[in-house]
Amino acid sequence: MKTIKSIKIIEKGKAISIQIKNGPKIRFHSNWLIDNILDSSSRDIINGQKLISFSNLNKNNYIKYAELDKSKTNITLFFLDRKKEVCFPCSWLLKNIYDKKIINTKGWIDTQIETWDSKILKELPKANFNSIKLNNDSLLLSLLKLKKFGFLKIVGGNAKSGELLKIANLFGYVRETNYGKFFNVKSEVNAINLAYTSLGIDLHTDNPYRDPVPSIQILYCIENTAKGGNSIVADGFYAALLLKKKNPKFFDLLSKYNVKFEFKGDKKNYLQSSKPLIELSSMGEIISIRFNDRSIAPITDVPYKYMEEYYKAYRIFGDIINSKKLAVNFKLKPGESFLVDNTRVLHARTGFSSKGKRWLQGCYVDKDGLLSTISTLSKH
Ligand code: NM2
Ligand code: OGA
Ligand code: ZN
Repeated sequence: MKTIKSIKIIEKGKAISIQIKNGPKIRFHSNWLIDNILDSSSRDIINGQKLISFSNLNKNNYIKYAELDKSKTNITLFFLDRKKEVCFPCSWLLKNIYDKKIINTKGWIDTQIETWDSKILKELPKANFNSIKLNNDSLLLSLLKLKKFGFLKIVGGNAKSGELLKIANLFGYVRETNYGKFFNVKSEVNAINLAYTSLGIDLHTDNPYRDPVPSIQILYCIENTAKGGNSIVADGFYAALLLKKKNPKFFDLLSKYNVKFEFKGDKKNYLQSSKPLIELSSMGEIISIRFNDRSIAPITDVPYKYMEEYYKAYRIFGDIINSKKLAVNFKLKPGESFLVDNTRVLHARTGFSSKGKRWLQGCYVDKDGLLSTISTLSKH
């Protein structure tokens, strides 16, 4: 565990420098410290929300003195304009360090994420419905798997309509869409979406024509006696990293230019959204994958000069996604389901026969709820 050895005022009181024991020196600005005061002068004691406003900042927030207590657990600072002492726990400062190297390359993924392919994932990340329903530790472990791999299979549920909502309610809130609070995935006549036929559906992310895109999808099996109808999943972040390694120019093309996706399968809806197939944050982090060749619209945002190359890149990315190396294939049984992070993991199904029956239900859940539940169950 990191501890603080000593503290010093620098930049004439505009900052402090902290010496970490057997580690580097870490700096904090006085303005930043004032903005983050933890006591009741700056934060509501009930809800912890900040009472301090931006107008308190950028004045002459000089630090007059800074002291580390004997037990090295707290730091006391005296701000000239506040004319009072303010205390920060060392552990809090160490948790909130910003004086560090910033990654400024394009195309990296968060350290809490683990990429996988069919070999790496020797066993599917799995949970039992009853144990996650009844036991918070087991729920937390399973949600952490979903966060890390973007995939979780859940077994042991009832093969009944609407049961998928019980899974959603364990960690978040259902996102209702034009497909309903939840939807039936069955073969129908005059299907408004190819998902509602018995055709195979290639690896894809759902609803890239929607903004914001649904972030978690649950697909829940009620009946599956048809021949075929297997499920396939593949890690889109891993595919993006492989593309970058294979051809960085292709990676740049797919992350730089928007493509439009659209859905107008029925009279009431005409959804459109333009985003790159590989979306990066302003810091260069890979934050989402959109891939759905059934709903991609004419590509008009790639300059003529690059279109030929763009199509090559699109094709290679698709080949990587669909390669045997990446795809994991399994068949859901009644009462079983899987959850995917739809901003990362692609899913597919193989075609199925008209003999026997296949009935799945699906719904979308917002990922912020998942992350919030993980945080509250982890007790911070
Ligand atoms: N359904 C199953 O994004 C898509 O169009 C895939 C979505 C219709 C809700 C299918
Ligand atoms: C979907 C979908 C797969 C399946 O509903 O979005 O991709 O297994 N369905 O039917
Ligand atoms: Zn789908």
